[in-house]
Amino acid sequence: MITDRVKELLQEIEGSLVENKEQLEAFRLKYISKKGAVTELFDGLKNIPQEDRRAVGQELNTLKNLAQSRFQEFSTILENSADVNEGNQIDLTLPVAPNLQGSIHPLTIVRRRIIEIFERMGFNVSYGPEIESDWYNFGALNFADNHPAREMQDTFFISKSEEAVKDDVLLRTHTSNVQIRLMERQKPPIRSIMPGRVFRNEAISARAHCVFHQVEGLYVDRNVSFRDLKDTLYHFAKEMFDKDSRIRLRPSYFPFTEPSAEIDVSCFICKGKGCNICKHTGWVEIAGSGMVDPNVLTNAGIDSEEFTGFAFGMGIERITMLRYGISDLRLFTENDVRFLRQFEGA
Ligand code: 2NM
Repeated sequence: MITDRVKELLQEIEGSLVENKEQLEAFRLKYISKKGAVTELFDGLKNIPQEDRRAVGQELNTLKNLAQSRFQEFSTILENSADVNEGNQIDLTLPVAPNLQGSIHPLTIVRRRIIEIFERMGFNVSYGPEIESDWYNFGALNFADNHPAREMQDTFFISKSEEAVKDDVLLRTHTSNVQIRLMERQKPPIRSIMPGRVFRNEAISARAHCVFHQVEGLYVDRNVSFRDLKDTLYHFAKEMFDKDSRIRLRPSYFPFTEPSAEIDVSCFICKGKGCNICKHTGWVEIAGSGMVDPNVLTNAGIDSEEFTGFAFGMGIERITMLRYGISDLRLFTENDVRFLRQFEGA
């Protein structure tokens, strides 16, 4: 008996429609007020035999929850269309309802800033494919056939064969593929930066992710020197971090550059006094760089007797974490509004 009535009410509530305030109030009175159908059924619970009471009580709770959530839904819908419902007229003199706007993601803010700084120095912006062949991601960049980056543990392969290394398909591990493609189709002078997503087969942690963002840069012309590299990145550091920033270059190694250098910037948090960010060294690493290896120029069809070039690469996540003091990489992809809202107006 009572369960039939519950079923009936469930269907009725499911199918009910509320189009104005009066109907909303009628809905409330009929189902959820003190004298409503649901309350009435709950009152009848005492007449149910003890052994059935628990099961029936659960059904009633389901019914009550449905009635209440439908009521909430209708109220919200009506509230949002309140202006229209007043005599079916729109009051065009009303102030605009506050618009809950999203904010720009910190990685986007920093990418745009990096692009702006380099554009002012005469660099343009180039893009290229995220799915790439082994040749453009590794081969042309002077990686040896047995280089460890080519292992499955480090790189996401889409297809990998035993011999034909050149045609293997993979997710690019850096944006250098764009630089090769650019050199192939444009003769120097080339002054370009390449922002984009890159992929590495890493376990996700506070400091690593399998998808992250890079900006690489390339300058190829006659007489491009190591000094040009240093000046360019010095200017970048001052614009990006602090006008009093200094940089230092540490010798390093990359397959695609010779010589190669890691770029550090003087710690803009503690001004070199020593803090957690710089691990009490006064310096933080911001980029890798070097003079483009002549083999790489040749691979891309540029005469390495006539032209020289410098290149650099930096992680956008890393720069963003330094700039805003963010300690966990995972915050960038969790989309927690409490995190994102902190960058409103930045
Ligand atoms: C880096 C560090 C140093 C680089 C070199 C080239 C190319 F294509 F010109 F050879 N592209 N990117 C480069 C050099 C990237 O990232 C840490």
